Amino acid sequence: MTNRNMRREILKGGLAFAGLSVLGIPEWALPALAQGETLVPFTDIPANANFTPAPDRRTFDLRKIDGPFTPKDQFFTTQHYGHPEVDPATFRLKVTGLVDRPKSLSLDDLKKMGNAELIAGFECSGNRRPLQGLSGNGRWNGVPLKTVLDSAGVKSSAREFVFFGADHGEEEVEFRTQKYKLDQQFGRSLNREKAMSGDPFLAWALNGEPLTRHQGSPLRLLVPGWYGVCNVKWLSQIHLQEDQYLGKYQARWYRTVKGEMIDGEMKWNETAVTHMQLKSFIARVTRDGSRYKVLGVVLNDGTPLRTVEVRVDDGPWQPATMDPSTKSKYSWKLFTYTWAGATPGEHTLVSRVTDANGKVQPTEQDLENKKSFLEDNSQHPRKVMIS
Ligand SMILES: Nc1nc2c(c(=O)[nH]1)N[C@H]1C(S)=C(S)[C@@H](COP(=O)(O)O)O[C@H]1N2
Ligand SMILES: [Mo]
Repeated sequence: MTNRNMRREILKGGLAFAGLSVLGIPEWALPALAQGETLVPFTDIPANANFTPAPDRRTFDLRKIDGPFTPKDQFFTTQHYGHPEVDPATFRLKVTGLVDRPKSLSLDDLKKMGNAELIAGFECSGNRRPLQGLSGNGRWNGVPLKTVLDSAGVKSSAREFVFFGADHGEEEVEFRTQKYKLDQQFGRSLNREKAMSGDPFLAWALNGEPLTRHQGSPLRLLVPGWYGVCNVKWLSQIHLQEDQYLGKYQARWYRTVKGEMIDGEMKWNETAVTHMQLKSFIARVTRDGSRYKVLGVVLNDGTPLRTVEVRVDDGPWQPATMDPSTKSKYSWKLFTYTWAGATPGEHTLVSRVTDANGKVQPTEQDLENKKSFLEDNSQHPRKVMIS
């Protein structure tokens, strides 16, 4: 991509940058960058990269990262049935099924249960190269799910906790040779252990402001450390049951088909999309005089990290530095790496993260037996041109 195209891509994202050149600041110097620092264009992002592929979809342009939290008007957004409009004034969260006291809770009822804060980042399980922009990090306000469940009294027979959004659509449900057309709500489930663990969270605010319609206003579930699909937006009902929930977006649409060698035999495993796989990627490269700086992102399920490293071309892996402002458990983690001695020409930069258990982010090669595209946490080599 030429510098000019890059400039255009960046400008498309916000009018706020438009007037900068008038002030004598190059317009491609993002507010997030230090004075004198400029973006080095990636040559692996197509010049026509589209960050808003549909009116109801938005991809975050990672080159705009300007702090630990993703601004709410830039937070990525995606969903299956469009955006229902739920009036916060008449909204009720129903808690039904295997509880001692079924509930119908207004937003005020929920707010009376507390106002906790959760810092959590997540990515869509379909997030992948070249843009990696179905990812973001937020400071959320709300109440732990467990507080609400405790107030309803969870019966000992409740094993499966189903979370329904207010959004729905007609789905073709297949059973053997039969096909039914049924209106279904978006639904996801958690088992009892996870639901009652104290981690899942019911959020009504992002970065200090009420959720927008895109983000699931007025209330959404967050399962910190898990992929985006688990974070049910426009949450309208929590239903506790004994039997496993096998709705489309739980059991069929969001699963990973992967071959694994077990005891010398290939097993083709199909698993549900749950916790985030250990991943890092480079978000941008900038130049300040003759110094080059790499900024990147780590996402995982909250397991402590050991190292993040960056490699330039065929050189050795070099340690990167973690940003201390993103060290809380479920935050995405930002890292920087100072690239010394960059020479003119095209270069390949790649990052990899290792967690405290010694698990290393896989290469694309390592994932060759993963058939479905979800949960792509492979190392992502990126190309830049140094002039
Ligand atoms: N009710 C509802 N919640 C949903 C979805 C949906 O289609 N309906 N999509 C899920 C998916 S696949 C993702 S990646 C995240 C996206 O959340 P965001 O739009 O706030 O980024 O919402 C999840 N929650
Ligand atoms: Mo997703």
